[in-house]
Amino acid sequence: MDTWSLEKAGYAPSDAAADGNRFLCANGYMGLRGVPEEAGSERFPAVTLAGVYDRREDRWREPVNAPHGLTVWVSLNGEPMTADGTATLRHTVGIGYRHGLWRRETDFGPLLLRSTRFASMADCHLLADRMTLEVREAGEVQIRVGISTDIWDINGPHLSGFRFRAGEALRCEAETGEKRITVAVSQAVQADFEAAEDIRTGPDGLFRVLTRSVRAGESLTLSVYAAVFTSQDGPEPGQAAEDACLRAKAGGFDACLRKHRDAWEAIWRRCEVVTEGDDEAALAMHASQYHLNCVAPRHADNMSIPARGLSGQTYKGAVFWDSEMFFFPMFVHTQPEIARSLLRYRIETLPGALKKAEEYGYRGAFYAWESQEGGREGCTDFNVVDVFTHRPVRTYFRDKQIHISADIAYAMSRYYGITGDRSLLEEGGARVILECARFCLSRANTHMDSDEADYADVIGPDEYHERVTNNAFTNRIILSCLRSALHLRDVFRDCPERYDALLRELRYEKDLELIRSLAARIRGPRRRSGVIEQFDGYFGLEDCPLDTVRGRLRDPREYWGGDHGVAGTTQIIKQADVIAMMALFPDDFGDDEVARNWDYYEPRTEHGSSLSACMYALTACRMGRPEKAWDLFMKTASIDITGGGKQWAGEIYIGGTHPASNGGAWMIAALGFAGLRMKGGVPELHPHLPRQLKRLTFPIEAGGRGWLVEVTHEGGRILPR
Ligand code: IFM
Repeated sequence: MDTWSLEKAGYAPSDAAADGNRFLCANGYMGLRGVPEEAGSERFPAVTLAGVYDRREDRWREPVNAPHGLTVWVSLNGEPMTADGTATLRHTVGIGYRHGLWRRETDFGPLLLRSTRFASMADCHLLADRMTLEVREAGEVQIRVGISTDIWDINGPHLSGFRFRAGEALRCEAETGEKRITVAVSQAVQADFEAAEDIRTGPDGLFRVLTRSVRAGESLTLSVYAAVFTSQDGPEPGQAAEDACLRAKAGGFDACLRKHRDAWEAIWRRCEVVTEGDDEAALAMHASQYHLNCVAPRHADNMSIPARGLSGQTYKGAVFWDSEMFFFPMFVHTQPEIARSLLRYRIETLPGALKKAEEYGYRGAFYAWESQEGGREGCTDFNVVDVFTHRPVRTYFRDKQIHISADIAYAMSRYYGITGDRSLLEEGGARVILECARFCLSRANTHMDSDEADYADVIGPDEYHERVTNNAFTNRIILSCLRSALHLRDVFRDCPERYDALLRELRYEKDLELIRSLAARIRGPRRRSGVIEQFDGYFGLEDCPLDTVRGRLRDPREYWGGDHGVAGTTQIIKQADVIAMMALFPDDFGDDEVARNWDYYEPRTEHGSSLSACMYALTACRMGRPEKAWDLFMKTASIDITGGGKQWAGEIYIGGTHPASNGGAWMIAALGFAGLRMKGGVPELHPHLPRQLKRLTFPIEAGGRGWLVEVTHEGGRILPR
């Protein structure tokens, strides 16, 4: 079995959304959905740009999709050759995970079409496609190759004022509505055949039409180069795009491909998890690592990753806590500069978080639940649309999911703990921790008749229960945030003047005392027979099986949470919550306690979020139940192969790739199966290898040193690299 590629035969219109995700090519700057070259907007083609957002009228802000520079339509004797057309005898599409190579082969009888394309890892602005036509029946071939503006938009169109120019390269420029950001796409082609050429401009874009008579047995090859720039990249995006694409053309497809492959090889050398013993697992692991690596911001040092990567506009292209909790671990252990970029994004968006806290009447930093550029809150008050009434439902994610600030502080101090590199804290990370702790301080409730402080009216990771009090996860991660703030003095003990200056600048001296006192008083978890209550009153909710609650749905797309959701009055939860806390703070809990809570909560968990299974798998490893972890690992790792995960929240499409699961797969393999823990920049292992695997190896690096971790059923070894 080839564990490095995924292939699928056939193409039905209903596959289009899932295939676009499954066969995605991306390079951190942009994501090219895996639909065929000829797909029109009804098949969801998109080149989604990282960090470029727009709002149209009163609709949700979302990332902008660029015009599609790798669009190619072929016809033979007037018959259009489209993968989902009637002339198709056979169609396969695939993605090679090792080098992010998308390929297709479509047999139309008189013509066989093959192509390979990629989003260059060596030049983040470049897309390239090489298409070969094997002609079996003589006649006239027409190839329309150009820049299509007929692209998928959820809340668009976002671009207007199109300007087209045709020379050796085609050029298309347009502006976004809200901020007038110019998006420029250029395209050049290289054909190994002579053809009559015509330029056509229409409402759907700018095209070069190549027409030629063909003989049976002839083979035609066309290389297409497209480059994308925006005015966020520099002053002349149109020229920059044209230059980049002509440069690529001059170098040739093979040279571009070679550089692209080399860049991917360099990535795999730093992070490849090798699993031996189960080919399905190896394939799933490769898929996961491919999907997470291909959306990492390698072209910038201050960007994060949206919850659905670069697979489209779902979840508004926003950055969630997924970044710190699920993407960060793989990167911090293997490619720390990317982990750094995720956190620098939070440092640079601190002003937005300070502003949000102020708007809500708090001090400190309250980060956006769905963060867009500059830390702008993308989450709306009505984040779900009811399937019955078609009315927006008031949700409280942005107002009440306060754990986001503490999650960020957690990752910020983990970065230092794992890498031993203090520079990030010096360059604003310490300030973030202090401002997050200040927010936690101002958001706490204290009572005249009790020493305990608590957090009321919050939402924990389990979003089905809104506006609860003392969510165990929230209280614990806040405690960690407070402790991180207090610990900073030790971190800067060799240069106390630096730390003191920061406290003075933030007028923090008094807060520090209050934080110390709050950390001692914050309400800890409440237990019943060793099971931690997820929030005050949770045990009083209806305790019924998951299937009973599922059986109450009247529509499969119905939202389970909110005021009228089927889960809200029951103990059924959306995703790991208490168990997520146990996974993040393993030293707080004994093995028996973890097991008791796992056995209680797992059957009550819908796993309605792709973030859930990973946390259960990690804790299952720790409990010495790797066989339980195995199924959850496979579910997590294969999500972007199976196209699993929820597609709808009410009437809102939430499909796409799942970088949190991709990161979760690495976490289960490295932190769960190998039991990797970094102590003061030094790795140690506590292996729990499931019987399905014979051997597991992966590289890690910290503080400028590199190791290879190897785990077998005989034990684990850490070898210097
Ligand atoms: O961040 C998650 C959240 O925990 C559950 N809903 C989806 C979000 C994005 O993945």
